[in-house]
Amino acid sequence: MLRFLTAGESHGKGLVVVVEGLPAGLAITEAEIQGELARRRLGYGRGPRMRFEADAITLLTGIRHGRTLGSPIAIEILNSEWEKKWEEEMSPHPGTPSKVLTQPRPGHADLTGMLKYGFEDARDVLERASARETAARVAAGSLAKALLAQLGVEVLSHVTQLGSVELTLDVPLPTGRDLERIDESSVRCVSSEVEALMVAEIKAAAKVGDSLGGACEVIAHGVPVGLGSHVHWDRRIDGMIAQALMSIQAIKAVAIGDGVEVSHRRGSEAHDAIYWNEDSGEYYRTTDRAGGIEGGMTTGAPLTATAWMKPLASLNRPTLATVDTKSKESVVSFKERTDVTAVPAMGVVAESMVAIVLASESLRKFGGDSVAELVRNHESFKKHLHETPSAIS
Ligand code: EPS
Repeated sequence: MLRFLTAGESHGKGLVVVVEGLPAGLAITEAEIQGELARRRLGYGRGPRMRFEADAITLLTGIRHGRTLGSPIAIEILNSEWEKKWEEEMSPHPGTPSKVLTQPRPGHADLTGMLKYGFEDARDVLERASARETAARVAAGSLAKALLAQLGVEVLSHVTQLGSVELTLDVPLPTGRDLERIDESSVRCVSSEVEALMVAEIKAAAKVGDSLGGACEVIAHGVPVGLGSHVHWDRRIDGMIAQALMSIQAIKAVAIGDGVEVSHRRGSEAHDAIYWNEDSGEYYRTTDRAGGIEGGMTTGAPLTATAWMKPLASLNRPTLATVDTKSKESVVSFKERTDVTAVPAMGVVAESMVAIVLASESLRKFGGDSVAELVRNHESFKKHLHETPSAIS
């Protein structure tokens, strides 16, 4: 099992992530982690911060000469504006902030967090609620991806909706070979036609100081058969993936495979028929409506999950009514620097969350204190996979 914890505020000194449970002997480079963090900064519609934030990392623990030790891995990501802008406002030492935010933004954690924790300053809530934290998740996700690569699993994503623009073209399911092209697209969309419409939609929203939501599909190819289990509610892998994706800031809906569409169909048109290939000695299917999961277990078919993001609640031109928590007057919320949309970046975060679930469940199923042992166990399972249960020795 893989566990991770993040710590850090958006404008604090930095973020820290601790990843526990990775086996020993996994090759990891700083450049690999930096590469994933750079992918998360992509996307037309991000605010100014993404242009100067470098996500400079320090590998603090758990890696020696480019290989994991099996001990906890801690990674630090420093915030680049700390010294020049935030050191006083976010100081951990006793003192008072120069400005108290008392006009909570509707749709954010601000007001409920103030009430729940007894804070007078919305900044005490928003700093941790911010999606800046997803940089730490992506650092953890890059380790999970490196582990999955040892099992032949690759995880990618693409944007399928931005505001009112949807990718409705019947495009083949993207694979790792398409990833470079997707990342080169300014909105991480596989179709350049649809990309142009999405960019126009972002420009129009930016012009009036508004924000946009959308959706990304995460795809995992090469997933082993049998991750997750039907035996308990909390071992069903679709539930784990839904929770992992829903936990990303501003995600409001998740579907596995054709989850929403199949609810409109009859059963005879909703499932994936099973066939046997005499030559290869393997079961196969010609459709993947189930998104690679049946009965809470991975089937070995590509795993697909879509996450929908609401429009960001921080608006460059706040218009929604709120209440000043001190004077109780009706006002518009305070203004924070923000993105128009973060949907393209969300796909990279969603990949990380799915990778962490798949890596964790791979470790649960195959075990191993070293990567070599994990890979051996996986190979052995695959060798016996298509034999009848009674023949498994
Ligand atoms: C965010 C607001 C913006 C985004 C930030 C998330 O930050 P700032 O207020 O500093 O301009 O840029 O995203 C990141 C910093 C990041 O790394 O993704 C928010 O309120 O959620």
